[in-house]
Amino acid sequence: MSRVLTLAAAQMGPVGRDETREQAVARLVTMLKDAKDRSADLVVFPELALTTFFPRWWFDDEAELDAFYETDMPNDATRPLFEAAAALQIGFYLGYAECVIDKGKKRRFNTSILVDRSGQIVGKYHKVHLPGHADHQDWRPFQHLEKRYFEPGDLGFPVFETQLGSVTDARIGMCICNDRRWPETYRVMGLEGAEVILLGYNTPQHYPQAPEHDHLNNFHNHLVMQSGAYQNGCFVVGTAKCGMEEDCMLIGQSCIIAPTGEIAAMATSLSDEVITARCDLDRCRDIRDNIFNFDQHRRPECYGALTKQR
Ligand code: ING
Repeated sequence: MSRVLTLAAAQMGPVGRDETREQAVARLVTMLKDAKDRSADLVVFPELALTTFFPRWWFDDEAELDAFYETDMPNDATRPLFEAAAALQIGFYLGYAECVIDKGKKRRFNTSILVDRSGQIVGKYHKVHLPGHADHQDWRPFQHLEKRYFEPGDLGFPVFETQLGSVTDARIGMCICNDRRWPETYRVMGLEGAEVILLGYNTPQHYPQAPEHDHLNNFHNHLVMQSGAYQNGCFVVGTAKCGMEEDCMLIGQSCIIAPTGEIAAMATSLSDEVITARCDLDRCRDIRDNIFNFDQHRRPECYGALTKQR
């Protein structure tokens, strides 16, 4: 029985600070339908897909900050997306800012969910690697305050087995943006047998701490995802929110990467754009049974250096 899925990345252009949830969701529904027209079984939306990338600003007022978070999912604004997905029998990954009350305390996470083809949430992930800083830094042209606005993820890097398309046992992992730069992210999910890793990103073209690397940001973006895919024998779907968003240029080049590390599809705009690729999940074995056969070739007992704190 073939285990072929059509995967889609639904890249978003800028989301303005004054754009409503309803307006953002309408764009997502339009792309979901476009993906379905191309026989997609799963659509990957970006990180923080419902709002502008608000960590670029300092907020003192808690109510103003709270307005960027979802306290329930689905909710009135996002339900049309869940309903469209269930009607079209298509799964999706959605990134958003989550604020939950835990033992009477507000907890804030940079979150992604995996929704199956019946519109049910079957997996949740909280971003582990939060880049940037927690204090206001005057020298920066824009802030990057994820360390102020989110807690580090508390769910690890789970892999979910779910039905997508005609594949009843697809093993799907998730991460978010900066997570994709860290080899541990892919390896933990690779060790859990992930066949597809889904991720969204909001990546500024300009990296204030090292502007001399700005011209390399698109290269680094693909380098880390291609390496992660190849070294763990899995597909990777990376979906950007991109373009000039509130005076900050975000990189695009959303892509779908094969277990060989090859780019199977790539976006070529800085706007809302759907790309798709037919992905035979059994091709993961081409890598996992050979060059990166963990049982045969990997020697964790010899990696003493890894256990030392540097
Ligand atoms: N953004 C960026 C990312 O990791 C960044 C932060 C930008 C790191 C440029 C390095 C270079 O893609 C988020 N949201 O993690």
